[in-house]
Amino acid sequence: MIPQSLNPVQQVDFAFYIIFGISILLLVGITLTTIWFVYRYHHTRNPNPEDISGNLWAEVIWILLPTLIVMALFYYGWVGYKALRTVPDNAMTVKVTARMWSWVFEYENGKRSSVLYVPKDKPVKLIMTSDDVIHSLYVPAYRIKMDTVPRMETYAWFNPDTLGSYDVFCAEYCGLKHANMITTVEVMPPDDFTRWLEDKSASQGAGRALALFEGYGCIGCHTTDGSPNVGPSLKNLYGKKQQVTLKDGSTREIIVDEPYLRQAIIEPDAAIPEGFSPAMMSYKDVVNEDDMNVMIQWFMHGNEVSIDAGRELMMAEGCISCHSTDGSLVAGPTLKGIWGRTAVVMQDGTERSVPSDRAYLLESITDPGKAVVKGFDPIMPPYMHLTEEQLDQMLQYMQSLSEDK
Ligand code: HEC
Ligand code: HEC
Ligand SMILES: [Cu+2]
Repeated sequence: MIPQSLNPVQQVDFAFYIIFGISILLLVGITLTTIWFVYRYHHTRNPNPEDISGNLWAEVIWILLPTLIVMALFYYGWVGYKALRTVPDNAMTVKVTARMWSWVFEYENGKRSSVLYVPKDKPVKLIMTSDDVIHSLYVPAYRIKMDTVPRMETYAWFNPDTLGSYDVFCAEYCGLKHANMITTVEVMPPDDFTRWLEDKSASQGAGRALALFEGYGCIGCHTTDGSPNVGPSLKNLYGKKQQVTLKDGSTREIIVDEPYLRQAIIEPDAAIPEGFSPAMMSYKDVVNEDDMNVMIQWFMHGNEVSIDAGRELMMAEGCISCHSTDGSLVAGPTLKGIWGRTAVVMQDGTERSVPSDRAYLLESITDPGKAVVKGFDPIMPPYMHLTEEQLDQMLQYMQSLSEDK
């Protein structure tokens, strides 16, 4: 029987260990019996073969035993499955949309995020769908693996009972950047979560545009730092001259202006920039007019504004007293070229090389003790009070320190 007190994670593990245990017993039992038979019925010991025409007990055992085993496996599988499918009444709902190649999590108040933030000890129900092909949400720590299917809703739930950061993968091969479809579940203290959920500071200006690019999954294919990905970088597009292929197959040179950008988002196949293939889906009826305007504003002059704000903020917060911006060493590593380099860090006592990307940099600021850059002392204080917009501005400034050098 299965102990009632087990949570779904433990029930899945319980079913696994039962199956594993039975497999070990059978492996050992069959191997030993085979060896015994080889010895016992060797022809030197039994020169004259003997016909056996049936043995009632042997037949009863080999029918009953496998039947019982299969029924036990079914029982444990079924109980574990029921636990995975029965969502507690007090669960919080999060809508999950999978797209090539990112995850979007949408909360009941409309807030969106590309990382799944959840409060500790509050069951979470994920209602999932996909905008394009089949993906599969895989959270090993919570034993969840559920396909997301276009035009259909699937669900899963889990109870985040331990603070921390847990991997999320796509477990269904979905194209070129399938392997990039990774994010995390961040289990936070309930107060921090509420503060994060209510924090609307990112809903203005450049921070809002970047949050939208994340929320709509644009950053699955585009970067905002100038480097091309599946699609061209969104940075400094405005005013750029580029060669495009029109629907009729003809090519021409255009200058990226507002109508072009709107069209690129609503009808991406109308003009394909040189060197790229038509992999972007239409965001018509997906991006509303407000969000579209925020994005267009960012395209037109978002970048510079937030770089300046980021520079001032980092002076005001004292970052610049420990970090140089010109390559020289102060108390901490220089910020020159920081975006996109490889950071060698000590984490949980082991040395690791990690890409210095958005997620790494955010963590370096809010939780610097987690991965400490090799060769430096862990003296940087955690900066917990910064808003998302302020963090975005700092990141924009750091990006600007890593260009053309
Ligand atoms: C599945 C990958 C993918 C996603 C997701 C995606 N794009 Fe694209 N995007 C592309 C590709 C590929 C191109 C180039 C080919 C084309 O125009 O269709 C492109 C082109 C563009 C262009 C024109 C760039 C130029 O140089 O002309 C803009 C602007 C753009 N995307 C904005 C967005 C925005 C905003 C979002 C989110 C709302 C988004 N994209 C989501 C793949 C993607
Ligand atoms: C008291 C000095 C000090 C202050 C103030 C400080 N830092 Fe740091 N910072 C360090 C040290 C030392 C390290 C390297 C050790 C570590 O990773 O914790 C570091 C690491 C970093 C890293 C990772 C660097 C790399 O090469 O991977 C980033 C990013 C960073 N700090 C940003 C900031 C920002 C942004 C601020 C201001 C909000 C700030 N720091 C304030 C000392 C400081
Ligand atoms: Cu996928």
